[in-house]
Amino acid sequence: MALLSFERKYRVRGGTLIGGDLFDFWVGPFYVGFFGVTAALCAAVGTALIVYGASLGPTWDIWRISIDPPDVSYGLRLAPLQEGGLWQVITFFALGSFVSWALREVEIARKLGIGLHVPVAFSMAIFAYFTLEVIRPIWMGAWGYGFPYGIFSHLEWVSNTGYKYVNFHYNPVHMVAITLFFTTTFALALHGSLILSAVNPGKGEEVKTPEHEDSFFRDVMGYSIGTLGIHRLGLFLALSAVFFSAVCIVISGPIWSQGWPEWWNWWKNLPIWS
Ligand code: 07D
Ligand code: 07D
Ligand code: U10
Repeated sequence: MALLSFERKYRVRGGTLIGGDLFDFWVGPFYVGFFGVTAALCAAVGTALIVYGASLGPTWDIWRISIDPPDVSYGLRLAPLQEGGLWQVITFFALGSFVSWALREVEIARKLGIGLHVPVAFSMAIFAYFTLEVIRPIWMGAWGYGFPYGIFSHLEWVSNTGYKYVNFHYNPVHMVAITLFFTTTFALALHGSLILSAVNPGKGEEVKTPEHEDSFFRDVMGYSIGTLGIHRLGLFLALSAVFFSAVCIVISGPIWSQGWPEWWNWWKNLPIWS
């Protein structure tokens, strides 16, 4: 069935979580739904506030525009708009729009009768963002610990926060997260290349079956995880990478406030060495 005629077939009522039939329609290729409206509204307000913040100065240089969180001295209070209040309101609308987007994915999945894997996966990204901008700042007692909204300025934040703990590479959970990110790209490269090698053959050659794919890895390394398994593994690796990222930053400050290299003293102090 051609994609467009399939779309006509599945574009039926129902599956909505809220709002009943009210927003149950499409605009061009986009499903709207209640959460499409809230996503569009939150994104529009958030973007407008970033542009307004930029208009207050000091630069229109796209790389250097930055909406900063309040000074740490404000603690967890609301700050005046121009002194971090904008950042607080933008954070609120950003979360509103990310969560709306995830719930709109849920409604679309329900309409199609497919699993909720995609919204669950996106929720992990939202969780990482929520950890950086809400959980860790609250745990440390000031919104000022959140990262600023700007292209270069958010990189400054990552670097400065990293050096606050002397050498962030020594954070053991950062190591786990990085290893998982590397493993994710490795798995995707193996999967992408294997699929292309089997189902995109040269002119005149036959498309090969999953048995060929299985056999390739059995011949190479004695084991194949299988055609469904590789997708499960990929999702698991990617979600774990983001989960451990969130953990690595939320323990930096709230739980471990010295340099990360010092954390490794437990190793030197093991009784077996003495
Ligand atoms: C390819 C899907 C498309 C998404 C894109 C991003 C905006 C921002 C807003 C000017 C993979 C759209 C960008 C809407 C414009 C303003 C105010 C996703 C794809 C193309 N970062 N980060 C980038 C965000 C954090 C870090 C690029 C967002 C943490 C480092 C882009 C967030 C830390 C580097 C960007 C966020 C961190 C980047 C490319 C939120 C730890 C780079 C992103 C909401 C996670 C790279 C100049 C990309 C770069 C980069 C966006 C959070 C570290 C601007 C939206 C605080 C070290 N980040 N980032 O392709 O070139 O993602 O920076 O949490 O080197 Mg970042
Ligand atoms: C937060 C993004 C959420 C995005 C959302 C969607 C839109 C819409 C619209 C396109 C989490 C937004 C959508 C805006 C766009 C359209 C239409 C993802 C998020 C909700 N590090 N490090 C990480 C590496 C160093 C430091 C994570 C490597 C140095 C700090 C990852 C290296 C120091 C923090 C990672 C390296 C340092 C991190 C990031 C190498 C600096 C964090 C991935 C090779 C001197 C951050 C939760 C992530 C973190 C983080 C990798 C080096 C500091 C594991 C590979 C030594 C302070 N680093 N790092 O988390 O854990 O994505 O954040 O050197 O805070 Mg690190
Ligand atoms: C995968 C796969 C697979 C496939 C696939 C894919 C994974 C095996 C079968 C998919 C993969 C790809 C296509 C590869 C490329 C993808 C990436 C590299 C990932 C990154 C993607 C991007 C960078 C693209 C991002 C683009 C996006 C998100 C689109 C942007 C869309 C919008 C801005 C519109 C959003 C829609 C909303 C919010 C809902 C509906 C709203 C509207 C239509 C707008 C109008 C609004 C209303 C009518 C509501 C009222 C709104 C109000 C009142 C407020 C309005 C206010 C204003 C000021 C406007 O495994 O299989 O193949 O393909």
